[in-house]
Amino acid sequence: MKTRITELLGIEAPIIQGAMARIADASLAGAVSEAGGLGVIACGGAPLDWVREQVGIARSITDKPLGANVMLMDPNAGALAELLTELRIDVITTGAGSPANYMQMWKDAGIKVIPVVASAALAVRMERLGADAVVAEGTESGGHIGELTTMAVVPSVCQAVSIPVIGAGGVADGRGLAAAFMLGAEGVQMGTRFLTVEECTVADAYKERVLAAKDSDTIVTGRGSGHPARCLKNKFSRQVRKLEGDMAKNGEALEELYLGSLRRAVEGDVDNGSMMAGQVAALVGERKTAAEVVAEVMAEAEALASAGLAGVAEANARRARMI
Ligand code: TUI
Repeated sequence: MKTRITELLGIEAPIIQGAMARIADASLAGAVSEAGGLGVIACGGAPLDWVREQVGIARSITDKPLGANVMLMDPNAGALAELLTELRIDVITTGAGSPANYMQMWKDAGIKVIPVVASAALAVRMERLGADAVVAEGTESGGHIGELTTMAVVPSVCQAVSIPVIGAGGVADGRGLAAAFMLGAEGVQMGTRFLTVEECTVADAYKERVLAAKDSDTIVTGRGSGHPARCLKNKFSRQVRKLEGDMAKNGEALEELYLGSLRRAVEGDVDNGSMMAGQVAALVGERKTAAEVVAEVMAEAEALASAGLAGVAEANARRARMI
């Protein structure tokens, strides 16, 4: 399948692996790139030495294009931006802010820059700055999120910019990819679907919770503090929500609760960790390899696309009867 995204990035399948802080390392990113998608090493909160090492390991896993993500709220973002330029990473995705300060440096180095945006206004700003593409991310996503749903933000961003758009948030299978294409996207980004693959090094207890999740098992924390993030319901997220009921009184207690919460989750503390995951955790029910996921999503999307609308209705009815 060829789109402006596969052409721009030199990849076979228009599937970008979502950056997941403290989770998406060389093992996962290398496997996704080798499978024909774009693997992305999540650098958010990571020491520079770790990033250098992971880029090296990923390049020993695959010769194909490789991405890295810069989380712009990270105090280390500037140094990281320079390191990734020095390492000549092929693609940089950014999240949780504007990459304006680094755009020229990355463009001069020939790096493809793909900011993640949650609104058309930011997408337009990114296009003006020289972004090669944008990820339009809906509020169904795991982690730090905006307000708009994928169904609304993808077409809205598509009609606001002329650079190619990648749809994200609520995409976990071929149905999601086909739907995102119907909305005007030329690629998709999936995080949660890749969380449970064999090559993902997150603790097994975290994977088990994602595999068992139902559609109403995620919750948004941090709305009060202006940093909303979607994660699985557990003791940690329920406690956060409770304390958020009185921010003035509980500010310090909340800060303490958050401290180290991502690390606890990825190490397998499923009660006290912040287990970020998207609403599509409900659609992730089995363990596969990254290559199996990429192949399955592509095959399903292609079958749906060639079936036409009547064929799609029939396929979905058959699926419903199976469940
Ligand atoms: O960045 C993400 N998702 C993330 S980052 C992350 S790390 C984290 N760790 C602990 C607590 C909270 C987060 C986990 N998940 N997605 C991309 C994304 N970016 N979604 C929304 C945005 C966004 C929001 C506002 C981008 C830009 C923006 O404003 C920029 C501006 O200049 O107005």
